[in-house]
Amino acid sequence: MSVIEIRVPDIGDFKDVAVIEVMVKAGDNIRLEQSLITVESDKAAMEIPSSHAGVLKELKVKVGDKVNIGDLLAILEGTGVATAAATAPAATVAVAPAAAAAPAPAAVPAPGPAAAPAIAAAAPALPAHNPTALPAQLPHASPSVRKFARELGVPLNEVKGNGPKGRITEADVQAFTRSVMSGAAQTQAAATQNKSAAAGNDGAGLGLLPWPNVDFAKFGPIERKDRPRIKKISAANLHRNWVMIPHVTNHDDADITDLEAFRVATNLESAKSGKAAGDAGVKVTMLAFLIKACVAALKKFPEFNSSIDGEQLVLKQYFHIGFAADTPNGLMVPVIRDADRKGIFQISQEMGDLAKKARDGKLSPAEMSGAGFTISSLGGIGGRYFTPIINAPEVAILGVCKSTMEPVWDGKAFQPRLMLPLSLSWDHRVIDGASAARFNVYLGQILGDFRRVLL
Ligand code: CAO
Repeated sequence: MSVIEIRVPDIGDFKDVAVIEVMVKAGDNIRLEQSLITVESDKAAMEIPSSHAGVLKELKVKVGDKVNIGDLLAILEGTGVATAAATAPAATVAVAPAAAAAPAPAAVPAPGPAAAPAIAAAAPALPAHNPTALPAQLPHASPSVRKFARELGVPLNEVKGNGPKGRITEADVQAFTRSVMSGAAQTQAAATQNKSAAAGNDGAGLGLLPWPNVDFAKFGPIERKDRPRIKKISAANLHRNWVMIPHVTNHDDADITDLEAFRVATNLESAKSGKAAGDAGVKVTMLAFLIKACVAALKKFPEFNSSIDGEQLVLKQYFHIGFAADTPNGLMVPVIRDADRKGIFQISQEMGDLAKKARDGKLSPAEMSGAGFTISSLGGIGGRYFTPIINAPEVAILGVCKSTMEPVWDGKAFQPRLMLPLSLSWDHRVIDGASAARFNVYLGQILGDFRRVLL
């Protein structure tokens, strides 16, 4: 054992720098390069490491002292092992906002579980706090406290310092972390996110401009209403899907003249035979045929019935088709399971039952989950085309609008044909434009001549 003197190493041009923090005390076992004190000039703060390992016998400085190169800091009883690196200050942090530490990784929200939009909203992903985003003035803290805060992701500029001259200590960082974890406090990033999310606009995490905060009453009378729970849940899901999925929408038309004639005849026949309508006592609408036609197209183009799962694509061998249902409380997406194994009447029957349950608010989570593909039909209402939002984790959705009689050129003359507008939105990470165009063309062929389903 030998007695070792620890002195202030070469700290460049700094003279008479103040000791602002003492990190050790007599009796401590000091590791090689362990920070002993923090000094601060008007330009920078830096930690002075120990050039030797050993037991601290005596500390020669205290907070408030001024030190210079070569001044005696401490006396150690140690092994005498030194390091050249330890003779330099461990870290230097410029007080001016020019220095930045290693950036924290940005949080990328993971795709949510396979839940229907109306049942489970994925918890909105909070943006990762970036402790290196520099405020106009860096908070008063030593490099080791900064490092500690960085490791915990604590925004140091939000921590109240209780050290000398309001300096932030390790204990302050710990207390801040405890209060956030217990819910007693929240970071400014979380507060902004929550406020923005509550307003339905959480662009804060995307680095977007804040949502306009307008006092509408200034411009005229207004009424405020609470948004229904289902609308809020589906809004969160739709927002995530819109932001996370690179959507493209292909529009096309299908000639459903013959299919519509068949559908009308089927319903008439059933009505005449005394039943309310249809073979199963239900009215058959175009949507049931669309579900069957989509099953055929999904069999031909399996990537439309898939989901991204990390590095893999999950290709589903089942054909569960969701359909958007408009309800007084908002949009719901019930699912027809195993549509490939069901006939038009059974699908119509189930659709009617599920749509009623949706409107009555009685759909179970199971009845809204598991879809591999969704159809959103506005055909009973109107419109030409729209851009439906994909229902994650699905990769495509078919939007359908109201069919209209149109003059269609058959090579010799214009013929009146009933045309159904189709809008297919697809996830460009999985599907290419050519496949989407083929999907629509094939769907159009099937709707144009349903016998093709048999081929
Ligand atoms: N073209 C022309 N007429 C159509 C049609 C189409 N594509 N689709 C349906 N129709 C007709 C039906 O034949 C029916 O006519 P009749 O009353 O003369 O028999 C009428 O429109 C009403 O049909 P419907 O809407 O009750 O039945 P459906 O099977 O087509 O749809 C359902 C059922 C539950 C999907 C529908 O009621 C609904 O909620 N649609 C809205 C979906 C929605 O909101 N999508 C948007 C999601 S994004 O916000």
